[in-house]
Amino acid sequence: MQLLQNDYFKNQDLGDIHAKVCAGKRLSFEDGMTLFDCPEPLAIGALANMVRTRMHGDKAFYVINQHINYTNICINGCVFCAYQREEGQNGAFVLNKEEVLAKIDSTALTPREIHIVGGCHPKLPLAYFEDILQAVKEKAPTAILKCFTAVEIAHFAELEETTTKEVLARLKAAGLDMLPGGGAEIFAPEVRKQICPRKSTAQEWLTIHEEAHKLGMKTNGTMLFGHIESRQHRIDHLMQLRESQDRGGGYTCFIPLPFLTENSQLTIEHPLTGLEKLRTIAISRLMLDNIPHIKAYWVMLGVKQAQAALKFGADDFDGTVVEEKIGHEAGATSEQGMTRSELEAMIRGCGCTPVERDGFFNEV
Ligand code: V47
Ligand code: SF4
Repeated sequence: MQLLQNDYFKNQDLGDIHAKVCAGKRLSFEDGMTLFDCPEPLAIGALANMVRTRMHGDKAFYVINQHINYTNICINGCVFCAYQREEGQNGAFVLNKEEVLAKIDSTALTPREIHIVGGCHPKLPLAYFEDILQAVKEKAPTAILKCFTAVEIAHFAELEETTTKEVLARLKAAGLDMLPGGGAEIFAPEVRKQICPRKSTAQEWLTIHEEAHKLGMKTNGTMLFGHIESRQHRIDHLMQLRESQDRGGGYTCFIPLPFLTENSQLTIEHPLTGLEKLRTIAISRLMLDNIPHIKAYWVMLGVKQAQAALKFGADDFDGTVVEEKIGHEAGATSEQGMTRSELEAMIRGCGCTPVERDGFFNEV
């Protein structure tokens, strides 16, 4: 069997990479490009599935969670973003503390993870966020609070005229457990300059995550792909994240986010194919040898492709979500939320065993 496998990968010119993967050796930038250039995406999926199975067996994780967006007003104006509004624009909103708490009341299941993010609002003070965290922690004491991207943390620090370290420490004291992975986009400056020129730089994003790790917090990482970036940019992004993990060790999960094109100022000549999304997820699994989990985010991928992703290196199906705005403003056709039994059925439907987790990936 092993011999047959070796021949299969050798025939795809993947013999050396297969040997490295079997030996648990780290893949190089060139290996990453070879994986992108290989004409047979199923071979890349098979390699990623080997690693995913070695790490997690046939388990696929899910979480009872809830996403809450506190505002869509944002001063950054990233060209790919369909979610943001200007202050005073039709549809612009800011939730107050009571409205955030009412969102938690609106769902029947007790969340084990609450994901709160928003745009970079020009005025909301840090005290507003501390107040919300304290109130949410009190209302949902068993939930892990995964809130505010590194981009928001940098923005809060600028408004408050303090350091990002101080902002993280204050938010942690108010109940923050973890940072979500958003805002990473693509780290290469030449891409950021075009798609999100006002956003934090890659260096700032990485520094804030490493500061959070030093404070004992876990964080996630993301990559927004399928816009103007090249495959080289994707490998560079994965390698920068891998190096950051080598320095601090606090990344729990990586979420590859395929770009959704509706209501965006960015026009894409060649939108991603399904196989290119799956290949990128598989390569993420293979390159990120030091990040334990890869998320098949069903909201952005769609449920069917998220199921396929569980066989292309991903091991997490995210969760119930309840209400999602960022992807749906950009044309996501998935439901707003899923029930526990729907999540379990989707996972079983692709031959994996559903395992409920908390926000830190502890099995529950
Ligand atoms: O940072 C914005 C992306 C991110 C589009 O950490 C878009 O567990 C696709 O980070 N098409 C926010 N993507 C979502 C995010 C996330 C989601 C789920 C779980 C976690 C986690 C993190 O969404 C943004 C940006 O990269 N995004 N617009 C779009 N049109
Ligand atoms: Fe603002 Fe985030 Fe949208 Fe950029 S992606 S415009 S930072 S809400």
